[in-house]
Amino acid sequence: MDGSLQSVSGPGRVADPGEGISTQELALAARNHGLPLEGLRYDVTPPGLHYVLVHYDIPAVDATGWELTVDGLVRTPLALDIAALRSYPAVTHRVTMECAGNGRALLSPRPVSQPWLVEAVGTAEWTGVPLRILLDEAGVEPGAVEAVFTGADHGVERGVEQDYRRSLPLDVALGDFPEVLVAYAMNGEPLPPQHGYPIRLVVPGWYGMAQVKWLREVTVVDAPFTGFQQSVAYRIRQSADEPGEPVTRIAPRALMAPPGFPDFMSRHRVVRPGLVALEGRAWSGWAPVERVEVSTDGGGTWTDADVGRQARHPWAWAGWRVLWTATPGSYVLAVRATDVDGRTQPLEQPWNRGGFANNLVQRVPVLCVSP
Ligand SMILES: Nc1nc2c(c(=O)[nH]1)N[C@H]1C(S)=C(S)[C@@H](COP(=O)(O)O)O[C@H]1N2
Ligand SMILES: [Mo]
Repeated sequence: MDGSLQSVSGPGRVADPGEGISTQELALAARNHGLPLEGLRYDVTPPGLHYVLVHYDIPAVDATGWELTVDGLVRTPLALDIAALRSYPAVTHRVTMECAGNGRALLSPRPVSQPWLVEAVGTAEWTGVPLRILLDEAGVEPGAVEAVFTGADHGVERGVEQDYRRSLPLDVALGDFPEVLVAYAMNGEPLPPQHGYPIRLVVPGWYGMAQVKWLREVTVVDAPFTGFQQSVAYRIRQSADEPGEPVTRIAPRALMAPPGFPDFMSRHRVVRPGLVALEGRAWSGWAPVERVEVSTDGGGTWTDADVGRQARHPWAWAGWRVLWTATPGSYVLAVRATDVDGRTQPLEQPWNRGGFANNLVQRVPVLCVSP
């Protein structure tokens, strides 16, 4: 330790071949939990089962005196307390949220960060004020290109001290489909501390990093924001020295609710011979999911599952289901989603340095045995 922040906050890195999960990664995994996959059985994820990702600390917040400011390139800056936000007509959207790093720990080589397997997802009913209503009231001035969102949490990341901060292009911030919300309720209750109490941004269809929690400031700016979480983190790049492409909307993914029952340690699934209902959820932040296919031979052959309609909740996952006649033996089940624009999931890993936006097909080993 030389007394600099860099001595406690190293650069991004990729694990060496064969390097196991470190204590640091385990510490992150213990703080940031995923959706237990049996939770895929609920349309709306019950409180406490929704995944959580927090870069720094969950701020201890007293909502009394909390103010959201809307400033920068606007005619009339706003300062709104929670009561003022609640006085606007409330809008609720059911939204499936997924961390951009979901699936990262399954990649080879492994980007060293929060080591998600596939469970960094959840669906909630978010209630709040459409951001476009607040921006219209403030009056966005000509020349504005983005809105920057600042959270109340503070930390250091790869040597850079910062408040958590992200931006959206103005057309997304002002959009009505998807409609961005300044949300003060989750599943009809005040936000839990870990999900952004008292308010957070919700950007339907976008990966989690855009959905700034503990939101305290919206700043309208005349040039693209180049802060750490925008231009250093959350870029899709093969090597550290290229600028890369920004991470935006959620790529299609299907997951299976674990069939049968698990072994405690290996989590290997065990089913009985006979009809087994295979079911789960599928989503895409780009377009509705049109097709879900299931394989019981590791991706050799595929069968179409029945897919539920998303008409009422276009930004939430769709349910899917198919019946499988299991006979004694070992299997690898797999599931693959395709959206109406033809975006689908790869069978080979789509690798990038941050492990972002990868949507490799899920594989679930299953043993079928008689009692
Ligand atoms: N202020 C702030 N907002 C944040 C984060 C954060 O660390 N600080 N993490 C982001 C990331 S990476 C994700 S995936 C989502 C997770 O939201 P959740 O914990 O409510 O599921 O919040 C996003 N918003
Ligand atoms: Mo995330």
